[in-house]
Amino acid sequence: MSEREALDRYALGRALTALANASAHDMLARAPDDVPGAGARRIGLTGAPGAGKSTLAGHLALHRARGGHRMGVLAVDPSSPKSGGAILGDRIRMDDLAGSPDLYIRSIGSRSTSDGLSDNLPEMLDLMDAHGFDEVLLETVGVGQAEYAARAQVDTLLLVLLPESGDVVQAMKAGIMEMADLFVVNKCDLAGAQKMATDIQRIAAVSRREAGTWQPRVLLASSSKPETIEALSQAIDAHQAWLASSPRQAQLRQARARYRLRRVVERLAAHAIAALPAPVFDTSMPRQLAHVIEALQHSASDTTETTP
Ligand SMILES: Nc1nc2c(ncn2[C@@H]2O[C@H](COP(=O)(O)OP(=O)(O)O)[C@@H](O)[C@H]2O)c(=O)[nH]1
Ligand SMILES: [Mg+2]
Repeated sequence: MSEREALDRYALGRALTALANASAHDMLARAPDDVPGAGARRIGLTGAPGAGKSTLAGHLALHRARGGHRMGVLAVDPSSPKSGGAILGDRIRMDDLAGSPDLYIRSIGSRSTSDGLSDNLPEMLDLMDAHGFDEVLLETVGVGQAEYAARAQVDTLLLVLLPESGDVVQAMKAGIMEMADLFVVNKCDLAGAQKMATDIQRIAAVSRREAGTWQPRVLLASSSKPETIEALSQAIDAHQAWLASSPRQAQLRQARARYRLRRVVERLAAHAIAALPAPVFDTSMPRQLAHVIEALQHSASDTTETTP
């Protein structure tokens, strides 16, 4: 699909729904989408529920859609398996959206996954590439594992924090401070934002990363202050520009492929174990494992025989 074609919202919506419901076996058999060019830039927003991620994603998307960019927002929302964009859509005024034919917003339930991301999210992101998006914002709720999973899926990761919250302590404990490219102290119209930004700056300074790597920035943001959205948007551009000339790009690609493989194998293994006859579990662990491996081999050869 060429970037100049009009966005087919209906086809995209249907395809995303089909992917959300597809099994691991479907994913094995699936031919990769034929994606021209490098695909969309991917920007992740992660943080605690209520941190203002959806609101911020909406404002950023509107801001970045100006100038003719095709912007997608995918919000993985564990609490809304079927909201179909309503939850996120509520966060920006509908008349703001009306003049943006190239802005697409969608919520996705996180279903069975333990890491808080949606099954087949990598394939959904590829689908956005195939529909000619210039950029995709991916919102994930920070539930520990989600940040790690999200890290591999995006080029630029924003950690969204609330002033006067325990978010920073939580993030430090979970090792998330080392993963984020940009720290956003959100709702900076509330008290304590500047102090929190200074604290994060201090933490970032002592845990300086290796020379030649990106030094994370700390920004204040508020939905009621357009200039903060503009500044955040520029910081994203700066990180993207840095990435373009860094070996990190290749590492991210490999990390994505690794994540995708792990997800398919985990789901296939879970299926195989569920399908084993009960007496197998009276045998030794190596024998049980041999059964699972055999089932996995079947899955792999089934698909290599049916796909060209
Ligand atoms: N004071 C203030 N409230 C905000 C701001 N951004 C979002 N909110 C409110 O915070 C609540 C949670 O926002 P939401 O975007 O759904 O957070 P999410 O759970 O992280 O996606 C909503 O009631 C928003 O109206 C902000 O910049 N300042
Ligand atoms: Mg949200």
